[in-house]
Amino acid sequence: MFKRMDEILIEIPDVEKPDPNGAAAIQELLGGKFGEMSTLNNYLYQSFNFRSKEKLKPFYDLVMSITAEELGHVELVSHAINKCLRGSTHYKEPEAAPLGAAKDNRLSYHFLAGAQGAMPFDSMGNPWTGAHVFNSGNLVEDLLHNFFLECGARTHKMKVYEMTDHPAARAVVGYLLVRGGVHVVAYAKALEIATGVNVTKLVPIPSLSNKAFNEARKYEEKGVHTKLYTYSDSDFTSIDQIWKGTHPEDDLPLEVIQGVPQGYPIPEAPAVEEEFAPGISAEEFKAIAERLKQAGNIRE
Ligand code: MN3
Repeated sequence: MFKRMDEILIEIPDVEKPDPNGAAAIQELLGGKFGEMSTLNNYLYQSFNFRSKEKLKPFYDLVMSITAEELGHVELVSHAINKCLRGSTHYKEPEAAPLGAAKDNRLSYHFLAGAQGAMPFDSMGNPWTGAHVFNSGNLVEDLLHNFFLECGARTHKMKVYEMTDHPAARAVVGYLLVRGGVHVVAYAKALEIATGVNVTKLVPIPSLSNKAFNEARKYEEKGVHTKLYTYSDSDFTSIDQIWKGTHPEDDLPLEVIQGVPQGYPIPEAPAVEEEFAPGISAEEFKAIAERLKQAGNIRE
């Protein structure tokens, strides 16, 4: 089971610099074949269907703990999309066509199906599909797939970083490059323990280091690429049998952290009146507050 916190993995820059087509590109990192919804659901189903978990506990613990981190990545990349969409349109009377600019954006679903928010789609508007989940049940095959998935995800992040210079997009993609890089190395090490083959010699794929990206380098300088979290108060401790030794790129010692990383406030999203969201007027807000007060549920 999961526990939820009203926090997010990094502080997302609070800027209003509309980049709706940048938001469309970032959708690939959310609902694309190699996006965060794919990493999340691959590990989620591999963990549900894991066989012989008692005997293979370090591998089971690895997939369980990384699953939880991926849920946080889905959350983070969604907020990057929201920040890029912010300010794309402004309120005017309907006759003045306040959504006029939106018809020329690459992904009209952001403006038509939703109210300028992230959607479980790829960059072309194709809905994410469970067909992106691979779970053969064979431990080595699944680990090999996960290693490939994380390398593919890394390539996509690097390309999206090259597509948009939006500060929120760059902050999130830079951080995810570092954390995805951790998962690449974790699966490589798991494969080495399972097979004896030194898969870490393949890293990094593509060969460009994360340190070539300003927004990734700042996290690596803090050692974010050396830490793997259990995402649990007391479970999944045996990931330390896989996440050990040194990092293949810079030889820094690897460290398992029991629990979750430090969280940051989730950004506030203002009303978008031309999209009827949230569609609650000042008078209605007052009436809601009054009803909550009468029910005794109000917090002063
Ligand atoms: Mn991820």
